[in-house]
Amino acid sequence: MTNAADPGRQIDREPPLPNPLIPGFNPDPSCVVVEGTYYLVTSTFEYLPGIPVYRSTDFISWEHIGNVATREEQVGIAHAPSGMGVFAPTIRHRDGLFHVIVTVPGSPRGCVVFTASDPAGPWSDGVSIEGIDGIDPDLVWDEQGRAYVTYSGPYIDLRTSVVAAPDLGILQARVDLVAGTRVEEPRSMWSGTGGAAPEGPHLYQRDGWWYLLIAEGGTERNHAVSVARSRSIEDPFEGAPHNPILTAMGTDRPVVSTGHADLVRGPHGNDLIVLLGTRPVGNARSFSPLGRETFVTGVTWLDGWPHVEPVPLSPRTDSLDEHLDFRDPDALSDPGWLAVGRAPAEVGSLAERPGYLTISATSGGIDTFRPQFLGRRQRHITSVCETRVDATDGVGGIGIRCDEYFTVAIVAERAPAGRTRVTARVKLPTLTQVSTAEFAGDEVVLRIETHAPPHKVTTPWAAGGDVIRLSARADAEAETQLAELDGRFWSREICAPFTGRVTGLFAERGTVHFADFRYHGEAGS
Ligand code: 6LW
Repeated sequence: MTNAADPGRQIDREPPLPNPLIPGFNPDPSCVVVEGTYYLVTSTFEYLPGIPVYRSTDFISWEHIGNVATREEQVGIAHAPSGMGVFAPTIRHRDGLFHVIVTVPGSPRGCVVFTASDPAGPWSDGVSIEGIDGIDPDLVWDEQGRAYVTYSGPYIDLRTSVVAAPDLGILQARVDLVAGTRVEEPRSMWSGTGGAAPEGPHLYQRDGWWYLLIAEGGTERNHAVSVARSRSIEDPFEGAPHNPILTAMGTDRPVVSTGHADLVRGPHGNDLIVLLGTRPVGNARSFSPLGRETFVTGVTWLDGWPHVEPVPLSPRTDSLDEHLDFRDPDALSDPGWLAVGRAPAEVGSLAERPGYLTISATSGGIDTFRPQFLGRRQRHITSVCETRVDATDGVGGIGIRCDEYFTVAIVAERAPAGRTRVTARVKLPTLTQVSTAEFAGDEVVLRIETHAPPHKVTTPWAAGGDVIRLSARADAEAETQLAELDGRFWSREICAPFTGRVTGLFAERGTVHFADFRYHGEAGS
């Protein structure tokens, strides 16, 4: 089979790709292919480790092989507010080295370039590039090997995190990556069709043209992808006649807010774009529990312009079961653990009590600015997270964190007569709801289940969230349901618009011991 837009190129028939491609809190994807292997990175904001690296050879199964920022000093986010921190990385490869460029609002590091010969890590400490005052940097080299950073103008002051007007659109400057300097004044680039927040620029060379792909419209429901081209990287770019080339604005598609894209040649010879999107439960007016996820869709070229197919929803058909058993000395080395503003190894220890993860409280519970919390991304609409906890030395449990203002927690603590008291504590700004039960013995199993709304939403104006169910049990006792919640309040549209749900273990007083952490993600969700 040949490609109609480019008859010289042989392509295979492509198998359907799963969508979301990388589920859960994984926005702003950027992808590079090196010798037939794909590497994809996403944003992590206030969490560490920062910038997960996912690897694939077929574009279907992706393995989380490591993270770029495993040390706090690389990104300097110890004090970054929630929703600030590590924004929109770009991954590229040159002369045997992987490069990841990123800006870190709320950190003294500003715009940083990390390098690694092995994308699983370790990655370098990073070189800050002075004078790149904006977000979403792209890195590209011209025919003479000169490095260019193309970025979105400074509508966020990187040092103060204050959103500052005006938005200067897409800017570009040549840089010296070794000295960490900008070597020319930034130039204004083509900045879209007039939509808000032109951002997420990426540049590509193809058939004698430079192509500039950007997002515009803002990262919510008006999000869109637009493209322009020029014969030379520094000359004015002209926009495509059919911009925006992708948007779900005003549609009732199952995947909305689609934008912030990166282009890559797929394993079967056709171009693909990876992009962020959200999947509201029920209908397009509803709420998206999992935040901004990574999706993929096909690109065809016609008359020298890319045309992008709408993004289908096609969750993986196999279920996922993870059992992190803390008798395993490597249980904390799994790259999927996340902590807030510091590395997971600084939050929990497997050495203090053999067979358990021990977390000691510092300043309060899951709803504090820097909680003693170790979590993992919720990646399926239908999911179960469970832990077996021993709270004889403290108070703590399992919870969902969107940020410090929107949390769901099941907290265990010692009660008289050898019993354990378990409290479901659900927090929204200005509202706390509590319910309590007691169980015999020192150890209890705490469980958070999520699933889609039970009834199909039939009226187009009805909107809602997923269902979150909180329960607990002691070995000999039946499960006690503590609360059932409408998940809309812990969804992307209400809280933490940039991140997503992270579910995990925490201590809020004293020292708490956890035997394990289980995650089940249901097939097709
Ligand atoms: C990111 C911008 C965006 O910098 O949201 O949707 C911002 N796109 O490009 C945070 O992810």
